[in-house]
Amino acid sequence: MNKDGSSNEPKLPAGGWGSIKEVTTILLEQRVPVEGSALLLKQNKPDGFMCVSCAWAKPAHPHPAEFCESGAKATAWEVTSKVVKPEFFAKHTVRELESWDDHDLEDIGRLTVPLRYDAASDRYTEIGWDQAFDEIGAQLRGFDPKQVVFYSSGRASLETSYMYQLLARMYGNNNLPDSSNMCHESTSVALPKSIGVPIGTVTLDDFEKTDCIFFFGQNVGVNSPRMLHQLQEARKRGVEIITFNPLRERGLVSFTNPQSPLEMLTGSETCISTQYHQLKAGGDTAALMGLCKAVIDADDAAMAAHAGRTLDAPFLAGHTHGFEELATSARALDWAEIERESGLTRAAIEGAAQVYMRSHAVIGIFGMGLTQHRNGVQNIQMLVNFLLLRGNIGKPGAGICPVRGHSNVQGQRTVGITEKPELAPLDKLKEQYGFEPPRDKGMNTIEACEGIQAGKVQALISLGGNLVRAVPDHGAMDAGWRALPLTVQISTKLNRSHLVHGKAAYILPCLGRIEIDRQNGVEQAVSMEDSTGCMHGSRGRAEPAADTLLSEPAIVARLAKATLAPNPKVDWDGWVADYSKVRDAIAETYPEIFNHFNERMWTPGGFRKPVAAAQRQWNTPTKKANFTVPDGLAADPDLKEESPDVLRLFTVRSDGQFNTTIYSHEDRFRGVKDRMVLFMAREDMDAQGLSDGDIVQASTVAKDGVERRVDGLRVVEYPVPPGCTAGYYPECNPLLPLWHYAKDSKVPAAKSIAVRLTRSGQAAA
Ligand SMILES: Nc1nc2c(c(=O)[nH]1)N[C@H]1C(S)=C(S)[C@@H](COP(=O)(O)OP(=O)(O)OC[C@H]3O[C@@H](n4cnc5c(=O)[nH]c(N)nc54)[C@H](O)[C@@H]3O)O[C@H]1N2
Ligand SMILES: Nc1nc2c(c(=O)[nH]1)N[C@H]1C(S)=C(S)[C@@H](COP(=O)(O)OP(=O)(O)OC[C@H]3O[C@@H](n4cnc5c(=O)[nH]c(N)nc54)[C@H](O)[C@@H]3O)O[C@H]1N2
Ligand SMILES: [Mo]
Repeated sequence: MNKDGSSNEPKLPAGGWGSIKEVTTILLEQRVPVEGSALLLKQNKPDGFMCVSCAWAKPAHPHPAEFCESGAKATAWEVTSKVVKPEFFAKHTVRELESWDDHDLEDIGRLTVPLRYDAASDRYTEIGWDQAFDEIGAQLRGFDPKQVVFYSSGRASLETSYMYQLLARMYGNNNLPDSSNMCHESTSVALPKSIGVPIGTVTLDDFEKTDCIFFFGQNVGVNSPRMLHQLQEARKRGVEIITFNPLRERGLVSFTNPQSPLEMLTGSETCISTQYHQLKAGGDTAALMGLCKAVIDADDAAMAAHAGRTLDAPFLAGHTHGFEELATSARALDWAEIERESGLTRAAIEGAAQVYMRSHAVIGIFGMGLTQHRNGVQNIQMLVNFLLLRGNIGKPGAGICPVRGHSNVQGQRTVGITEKPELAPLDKLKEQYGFEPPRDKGMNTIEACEGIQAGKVQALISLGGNLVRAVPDHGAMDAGWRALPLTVQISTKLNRSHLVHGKAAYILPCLGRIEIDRQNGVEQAVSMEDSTGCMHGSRGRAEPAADTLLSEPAIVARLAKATLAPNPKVDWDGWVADYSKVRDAIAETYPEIFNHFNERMWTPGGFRKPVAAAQRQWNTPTKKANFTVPDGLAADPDLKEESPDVLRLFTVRSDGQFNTTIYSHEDRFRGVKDRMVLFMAREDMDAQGLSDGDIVQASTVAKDGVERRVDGLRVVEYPVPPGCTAGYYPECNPLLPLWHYAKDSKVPAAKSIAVRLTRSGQAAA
């Protein structure tokens, strides 16, 4: 609230005319030709390409235009007619480019030719493909295989990812960190322990059958807007949607479907959340324990009164383990502690529990608000606990729904991108390809960063992504990146990871998924897995940005051929000539999931991989769904915030970005025009003597002796729970210590960083 009682929060619904304007603007800015905009009609269609933005499910019967504002931006960004020629790099030294911001770096357009860093001139210069692979291969052959890291960002197809993991393993390591190590790894650790599968249990069908949705820490209007269609339809059926989020996110408040002419003309909007609980960042375990307590207490009361049970007793008895321990712990909890840690009142939590108790089929949805905490794994196990109380897993209309990030991040895991050897079918790979796969644990993203900082890692190969900018301790890590003997970036656009590079550095430009991928004149298709475990084929539809680009499978194959001793059982060239042969190989490695892959990949709506928990088969050691008792309710058990001026910073995304890709500096939904801001509560501003527009420096409160600061942040008064402040990722990443990660999953705790503010300038005009 402002002093006059108004709020800085904009009131516009997600979607609506603003959405159309944004799409038109980016199509124009990226100089996408008219045929390019028609491409959008092929997006997420069974015969088209799968969007390169988020991983949300693609329906069997898509809307005429099955894309959203975010997806349209991602498409425009990839099929832009802006291209970078080698002359660009002749004009600009790397040192100079380092002063450019993230938006401007990518905005120069698509990379077109392979580049090698030349230290003498501090420039990238063009190099032929053959020479690039020869040189990289020669260097890789000289390194200790255990000290080479094969990172991937979750966009690459199933085909590319499968080839990439094989390359790493044949080379000699399981060093296959990927973006999910910073994202949903907490989910991949929590769910197997609780319900015996690493992925969500719901499908789009469940959205049609549910009568209640609990929504934790996911910003649907920005990060997976196509899900708004399911939410809007559910709301129209009277489904209750109960949201827990420290910010009142527009998409979770209301939505106008830009693809419904009637709604657009009448300006009607659907109210999305029926209850909105602005809990403290990191307050979810506490809120969920409160919810569980309310349900268990109600059941105790019902039993005492010989009334109908609140809990699903037959389900608890037949399908679960550990309920009594959880119940004992919940009964013993003090509401005052729950209120303090969650920032919510008992009445609010009990109000939400009331709806849960009268609902028959409940879906629990979550995103980074749960995973990116010290207690990220526990947060998810708490959501499972809550769902299990009334049998809300493995029945129609109910289940758990992690909303994955990158468009194929879940699929990469399915085809072997993992640093955990026990999760890869190593015996099968051995039999199929006749080599001895390494059995030792590989490095995940945090461990790779630690190895880079310690000067142990010798080479970093990146299949997409922008690690330098995405990881914690941005800045403090720089010396480590620069000391790496070799960095190889397979990329579409220029980013900071190309500028903060190793001693020898190569950029290998690749085709994007929207582009037509021709091998020997024949158009190829690829495939991916969505958030609900469904596999989809994808055909590029746009002419490539340049005829000098190679496809990702071709680049991986050529890296492999240049590095590995020939193996008659791996026909890299044959695979590149015909991607259906890669799919045959995948089907051979994973017959249960991918049998008849080539025939099934065009199934409308995708074909689903088996998800045992959805059938109430529990592949856990107890053969039951497991309740977990939380260690405690505190957001960060190791970091006691001793003084009231310490704020809990959580980093978020805007509608103008895709991760480190900044399309525009404006955040239309939160009403700010630049990204160097901190959203603060009036109470905290008053307590610290700050006014809207003041410029502050944030520094991390940590006892490791390292100074972490971000200067030049503008204070924006905003409805945030007191004690918490929100800032943007990646701008705030210098504040996030590398060691501040989720226990068990090592996902950086980007949603709870203890910071202190000091004033660094005059109030802005
Ligand atoms: N347009 C667009 N789409 C994207 C992306 C993008 O950058 N742009 N990124 C993609 C990727 S890789 C990912 S992982 C997903 C990320 O999608 P989300 O999971 O939505 O990620 P964030 O934007 O980081 O933040 C999530 C929400 O959590 C809330 N939150 C923060 N802390 C807490 C907390 O402690 N508790 C609760 N309950 N809520 C909290 C924030 O207010 C925010 O609304 O989106 C994917 N899709
Ligand atoms: N503080 C904070 N830090 C975070 C997060 C947070 O919420 N807060 N979120 C974390 C999360 S969830 C994630 S997933 C990571 C994201 O980490 P990454 O996945 O590593 O980063 P991106 O920004 O998605 O990568 C963008 C780059 O990918 C390249 N690219 C784009 N398309 C393609 C393609 O088709 N092929 C290839 N080869 N390259 C392509 C382009 O060169 C572009 O510059 O960041 C994490 N970091
Ligand atoms: Mo992510």
